[in-house]
Amino acid sequence: MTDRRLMAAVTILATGISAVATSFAIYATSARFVVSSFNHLLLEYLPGWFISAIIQRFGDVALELSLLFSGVVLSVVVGTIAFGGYRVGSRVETPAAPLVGFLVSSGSIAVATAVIVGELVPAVLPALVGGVIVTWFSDAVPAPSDVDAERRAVVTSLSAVAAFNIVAHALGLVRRDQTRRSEQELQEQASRAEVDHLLSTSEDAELDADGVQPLVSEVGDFFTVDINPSPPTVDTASWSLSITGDVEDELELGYDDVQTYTTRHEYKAIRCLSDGIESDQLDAAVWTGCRLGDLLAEAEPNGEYAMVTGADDYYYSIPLEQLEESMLAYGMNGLELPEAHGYPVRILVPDRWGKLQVKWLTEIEIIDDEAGGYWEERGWHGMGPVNAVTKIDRINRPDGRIQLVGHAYAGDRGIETVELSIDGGETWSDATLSDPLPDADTIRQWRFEIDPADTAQDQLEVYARNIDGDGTTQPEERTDPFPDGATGWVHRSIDIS
Ligand SMILES: Nc1nc2c(c(=O)[nH]1)N[C@H]1C(S)=C(S)[C@@H](COP(=O)(O)O)O[C@H]1N2
Ligand SMILES: [Mo]
Repeated sequence: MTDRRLMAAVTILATGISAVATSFAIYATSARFVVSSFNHLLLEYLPGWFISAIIQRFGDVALELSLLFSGVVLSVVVGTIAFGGYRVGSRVETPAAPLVGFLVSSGSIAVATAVIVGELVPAVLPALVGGVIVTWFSDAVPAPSDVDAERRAVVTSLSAVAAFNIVAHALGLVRRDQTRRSEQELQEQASRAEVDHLLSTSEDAELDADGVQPLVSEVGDFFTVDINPSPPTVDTASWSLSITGDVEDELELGYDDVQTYTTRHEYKAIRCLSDGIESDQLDAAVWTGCRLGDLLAEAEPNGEYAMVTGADDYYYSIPLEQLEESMLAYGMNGLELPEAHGYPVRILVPDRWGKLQVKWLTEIEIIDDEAGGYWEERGWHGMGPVNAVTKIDRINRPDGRIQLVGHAYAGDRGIETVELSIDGGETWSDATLSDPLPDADTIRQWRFEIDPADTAQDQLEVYARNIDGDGTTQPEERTDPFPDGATGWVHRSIDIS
């Protein structure tokens, strides 16, 4: 290469890189950063198969790689435009030729950049910087009479350009970090605000009733069922969730990846299959997470079921359709999911017993057939909808009256009515209910008052039952939790005096 050609190449690169770096320093991650826009255009014109091949081959780094590639290509393009612009402009026969060259080259960079970004303002500074550098290299540097002096001038100029690029780059990186952090903070704030809203909504919906179970249980009061005496300790840094088996694309997601899906917050109760009519293994919370269907869609599953496994090797097979409607939960009542309840993530399957709500989730394997689960191996059934239940939490006696309070649950069908009978089930009256919450798959509180003056009896045989959102009345027959889950109406004999 001749000296002239080498000089042209150096000028083109120095100019292009500096103009692009200026854009990076100012606009970092936004679409006004000319490389972002250029990359976007490039991806639009490249064939889809090519892009997916690259993404499959390089995974997460594909985006960084394509940005780098776009940056290099664009630097050469902008540098060449600037160089050509300068050559044309400075050809005029006037002493102001360098100025004309500067104007034409800056103008060309500005037009090219504005076309790519779709806006003029973000093109101005990169164009000025590019114009200055191309002018400097074309005019000030060459002093053909003295080779040594020319070398020195080139080295000095290149050092200045390098220093400028380092500073511009650092600025861009700082900006990018700031934007990312503020975006994340904004998202976290919005998420917290949404949970706070749900928590206050449920507080407002509560009945005024002493001793009633709250619509959202405190984390410390929420029951736990664990096959081991203590929960497995999971380190989020090494934790991952893999989606394997009969899928088009196996997925392995880290803790941060899981949080990138659209966040949802919902009320949901969990009831253990071993919960009796009189026991206390039914609690509700506000859960934060994402829709499992969003993750599964990326894996493109082919089977009908999924084998879902936790870090403690607890496992359940769940129909894919239900799993898609499930939540992958990583937050509870606005807190990080507590260790006892499945940290870092658990699933929440709508309308199903607690045993399917696998905690400390590590793997989802897509399979073709139903394959039971941990408690099925031990004789339990109950893979279908959770049974309806009505609980009596307390009997209060405010100034001579009798007040019964409790809560009811009927899975995703929701609670429509709670009825009480004080005559052994002959006649029924509606209880007062807490306001409905936006999600059905949770508990509702009820309150019922009896005026002793209204009855001639000394002793009342009280029964409570619910009617779910489908209009089904809770069945009367009392059965034990083993093996299908408890059924029946809760009963109390109450002395009037
Ligand atoms: N990994 C794992 N998940 C699990 C269990 C378990 O022992 N290990 N117990 C299940 C049972 S039987 C119930 S009732 C619910 C209870 O959830 P909780 O402890 O958050 O109330 O978790 C389910 N998920
Ligand atoms: Mo359970």
